[in-house]
Amino acid sequence: MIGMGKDGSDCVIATALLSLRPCTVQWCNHLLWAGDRGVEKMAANVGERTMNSVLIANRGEIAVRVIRACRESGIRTVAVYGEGDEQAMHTEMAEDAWRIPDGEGLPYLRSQALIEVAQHAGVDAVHPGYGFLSENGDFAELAESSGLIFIGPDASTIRAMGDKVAARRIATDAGVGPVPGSDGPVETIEEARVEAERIGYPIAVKASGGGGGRGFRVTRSESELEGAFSGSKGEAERYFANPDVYLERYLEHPRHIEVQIFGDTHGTVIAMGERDCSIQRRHQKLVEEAPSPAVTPEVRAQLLEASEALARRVGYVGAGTIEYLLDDGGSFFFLEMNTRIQVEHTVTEMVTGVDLVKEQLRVAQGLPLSFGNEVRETRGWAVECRINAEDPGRDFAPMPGTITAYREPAGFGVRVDSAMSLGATIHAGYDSMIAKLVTWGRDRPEALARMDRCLRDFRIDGVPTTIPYHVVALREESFMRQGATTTFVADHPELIPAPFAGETQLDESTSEKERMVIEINGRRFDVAVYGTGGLQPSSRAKRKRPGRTPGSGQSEPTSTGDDLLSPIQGTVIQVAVEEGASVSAGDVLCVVEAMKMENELAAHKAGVVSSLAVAVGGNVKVGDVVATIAAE
Ligand code: MV4
Repeated sequence: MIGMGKDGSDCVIATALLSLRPCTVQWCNHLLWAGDRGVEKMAANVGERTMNSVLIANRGEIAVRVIRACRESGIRTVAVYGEGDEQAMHTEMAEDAWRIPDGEGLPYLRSQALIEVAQHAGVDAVHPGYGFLSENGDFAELAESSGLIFIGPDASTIRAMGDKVAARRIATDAGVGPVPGSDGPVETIEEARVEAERIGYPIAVKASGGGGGRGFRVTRSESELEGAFSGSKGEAERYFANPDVYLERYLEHPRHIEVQIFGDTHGTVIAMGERDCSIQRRHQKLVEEAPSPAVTPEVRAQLLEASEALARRVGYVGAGTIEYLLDDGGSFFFLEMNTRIQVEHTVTEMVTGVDLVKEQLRVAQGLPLSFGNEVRETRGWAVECRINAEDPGRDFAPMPGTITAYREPAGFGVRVDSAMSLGATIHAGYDSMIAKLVTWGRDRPEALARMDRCLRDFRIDGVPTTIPYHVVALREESFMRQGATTTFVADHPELIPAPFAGETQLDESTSEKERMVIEINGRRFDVAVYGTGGLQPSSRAKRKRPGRTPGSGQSEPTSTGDDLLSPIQGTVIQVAVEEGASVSAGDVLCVVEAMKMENELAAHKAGVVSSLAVAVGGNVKVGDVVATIAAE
């Protein structure tokens, strides 16, 4: 095994000829790139770094998405997996899969362990996906200093944009106005009062280390400012290494618009068009579309120009997203920049025709962008619905469990990105997304009608899903006409379906409903049978009913005797009792934060807390003892 292109300087064909690895994918890869670059260029590929193999430091649909892009690019894939993911789709699809060694915290967050696996597996590059380590500057730096290509922008860009106060300054310097607000972090409540008066109420208080909804508070008057300020600061201290908070003018009913940008190492930056992500719940996006029904050609030209100016200013390389709030007068304000591939990149792909993950792989190797400004002439309309295992009728609480029936919609203009299948489990402690359902149409009504059809075609049993909400929300009259603003979910309580009452894999007390197909006089009937009374229902195996592992904000811990075990992995953000305290069954003992959700762990029985094994700031793993409760 000679070189394998790791130092980026060896001739690709020479590597291929000398390679003794019995791997057809690599052979194919060399041939592919040889065709792409030309032999002359390969001999002097200064600035290019050969990438024959990639470790995907992620799980779920995005790991699968990256594996697909690598395969089409002739790049060998190495998956990693943590506890419970031994049979996950991404591990089966990759050419190789390695267990992430034991350690602190979530497996997919163990930077050092992941880099060690990458080196052991001999890969050239690491793709972080989204979430987890994707916007961790230290991880990017560690990868690069370990001789690996980090597929994303450099560590300094990630860090600059991760600091939201710094990002506001950079945007301002690039001529892209942020929402009017404080120039830097606001240190004290006195300073906050002065700044808020200057900016004008209502005021949004945000955490500089935040992003998403963390540390986000709204206050409409000075009397509420202190509570919002200290609440935001508390969350900033608990969740982020950075306690800084800043103030912004709170815009009442803006749209959430974001622009996909792409930069290469040759100095080209192109803004690829906008996405409208206004429908959110718990500060997580639920529906995204491209283009935005609220963006006129004039506003679009300004948005794309502003986004390119900002990306050029920081010499941006790779895929990135610039988020804005758009008011109903067509003014837009910089919010933050995300330095990763995003969940909703799919809708941009559908209207531009560009595979953004394959483009990431190109750019990471030092190749120029494969497209030019023509991508701005987007074609048709694309909508994405996030299909999550959660109950819209219970404030969209995640409800992890096992999928007992699964069939994806298909057909013209339909795309499903998922890592789920029949019998797969949505784990508590990870994101509850089952699938991203994306439809394309020549225009918005066609894309929406196709989405409606696909939502109804999608069959998922065993867990509640967001599908019932999507079906009614997308048919809502004002949404159909003009799309939504960020307050859509709150403004339309009538669209929220009743709490899920169907059969879950988790539920012991379900009705004995079984589905059967019968035929009467040559006509086929699909029937539900309640109580089979000795009849043998269809071929479906009797379902197993393992222990309940709900994630409805209230995680029901498992227990063995006196010991209360954690059902999830996460960070302890609150401890509600002390050793020696008397508790009743159901009393909250501590709060564990995992994947942006707070989970209350409650006493499994009454008694005295004889020992407490958790402390604020500490980590717990699945099965760790949280507390021991002895009889009084
Ligand atoms: C805002 C805002 C209005 N004005 N900032 C920031 C984090 C993101 N998850 C929500 N954010 C917002 N920041 C100012 N100055 C509106 C939002 C916002 C939002 C607020 C409430 C409910 C849903 C929302 C969806 C998107 C954006």
